[in-house]
Amino acid sequence: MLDATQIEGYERDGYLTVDNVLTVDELEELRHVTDEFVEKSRNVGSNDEIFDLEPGHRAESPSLRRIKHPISRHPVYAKYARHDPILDIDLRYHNNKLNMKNPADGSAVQWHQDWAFYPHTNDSILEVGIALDDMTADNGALMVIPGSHRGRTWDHHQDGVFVGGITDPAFSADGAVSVTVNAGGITLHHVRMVHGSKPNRSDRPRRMFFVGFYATGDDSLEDLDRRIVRGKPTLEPRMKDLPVRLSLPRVPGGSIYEQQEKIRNPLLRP
Ligand SMILES: O=C(O)CCC(=O)C(=O)O
Repeated sequence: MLDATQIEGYERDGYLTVDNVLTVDELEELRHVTDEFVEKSRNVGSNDEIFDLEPGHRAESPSLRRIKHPISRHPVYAKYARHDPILDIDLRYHNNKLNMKNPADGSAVQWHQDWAFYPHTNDSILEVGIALDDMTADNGALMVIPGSHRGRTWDHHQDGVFVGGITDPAFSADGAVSVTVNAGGITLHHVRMVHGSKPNRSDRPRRMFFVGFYATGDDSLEDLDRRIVRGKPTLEPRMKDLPVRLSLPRVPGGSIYEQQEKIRNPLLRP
């Protein structure tokens, strides 16, 4: 699906957008299932293993930050995580979530590198974002610092605890850009890319279904082989000399939102 220019751009900048990956009907299917989850969340009063709630969530006006691990919650999500046009390289899925960003209520995500959450033996890992809505600069678009995936690994600890966001006072977001894409398109960002997003201050939703993939060649255990979505199992780990720091200790069971609430000086404000 990706041509040489797109791959070159991804390697240089660490991110890429591709429009028109899903058809209108496919998009509707994903939106419909997502609306059903929002309905179900009316009965939920605090974060659990499926729902991450916005602080303003109420039964009469449900507001979700995230549906956790959607692939294991509904077959429609599992189908799109393995959608053929998205998979044209050897891949295993690694993680997945649906970040909601509701109109006028969607939380910010502080600057971070996914690498800080799950360092590996190599960085051939990327996150694909399937846009359920148009993602624009004013509805909480993903923001990235192009080229930062080739730079340093930033400190995500505060007082010895992993807080899920960059805490190093030397960090500057100079050069950050908003990533925009139409509903039905996808974004790709590198595991070491510095990224985040502002709250949604618009009157339009910004729902993104994120699926993390890593290249086959990392492990060979049966439970990992089961996650291969294209390509063959292998016993050869892919090793690369990279700066690595474990995301420990961390808040038990806390999502990125709960971890980042502990950051004393959050950098991404409206
Ligand atoms: O939803 C967003 O804008 C950013 C999501 C993200 O980076 C994450 O959940 O790790």
